[in-house]
Amino acid sequence: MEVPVVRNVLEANDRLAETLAAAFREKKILCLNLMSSPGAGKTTLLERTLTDLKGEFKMAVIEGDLQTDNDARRVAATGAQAVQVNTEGGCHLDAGMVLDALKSINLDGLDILFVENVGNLVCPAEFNLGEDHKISLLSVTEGDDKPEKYPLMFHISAVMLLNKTDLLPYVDFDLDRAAAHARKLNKDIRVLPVSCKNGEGLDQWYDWLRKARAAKRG
Ligand SMILES: Nc1nc2c(ncn2[C@@H]2O[C@H](COP(=O)(O)OP(=O)(O)O)[C@@H](O)[C@H]2O)c(=O)[nH]1
Ligand SMILES: [Mg+2]
Repeated sequence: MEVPVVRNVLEANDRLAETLAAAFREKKILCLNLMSSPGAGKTTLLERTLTDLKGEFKMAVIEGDLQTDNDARRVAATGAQAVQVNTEGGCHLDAGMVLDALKSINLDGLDILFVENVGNLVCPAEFNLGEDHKISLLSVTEGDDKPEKYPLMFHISAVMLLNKTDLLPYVDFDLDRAAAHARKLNKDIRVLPVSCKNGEGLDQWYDWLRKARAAKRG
């Protein structure tokens, strides 16, 4: 009995995700779904990206968290439009929540919509949000075996950002090992080591964003 119920939930979500994807296609908005464990650095990455590319793109953010509007406030401080979704205990965002949040965002002329998912390496990977790409972050303090242990998220991500490389001298994290595990799951995954603290590697992330944006514009 339980399996069909789960499938129904995912099918209903996929229908709403298709509505979202159609809206993003029509308006040529690049939508990116950021996923990681709590604290890997999603909001910090957004703060830097929104600041550094402010002159190039019009960007907005939907922030997902169980509680508080802390992250929406942090990204709004860069000048970008930001909406907070509180899941009140829910461990992921679903397409219905994103559809609701979109009502509070002015989509006209928007280039990129970032969705920061709830911090969790499991459930966010199951729920499509009509995004163009899923992006996963793994920080070097979490261990290089995480792609192996939580395969779905890395299997379906276009990019894996390996964040907090400024801390590499203090932890046993093998960048090549993490990259090799991720590539075993997804041979096309782009692996980008970055530090959102000192900015190292972010240029490559920005180049990837520019290419993805250009591809969406057509
Ligand atoms: N050392 C270091 N700390 C970072 C880096 N990126 C983020 N942090 C810190 O990690 C903590 C969690 O970051 P946050 O962006 O809130 O993570 P989120 O939960 O994934 O949104 C904060 O204290 C950040 O300052 C980084 O590249 N290096
Ligand atoms: Mg955050």
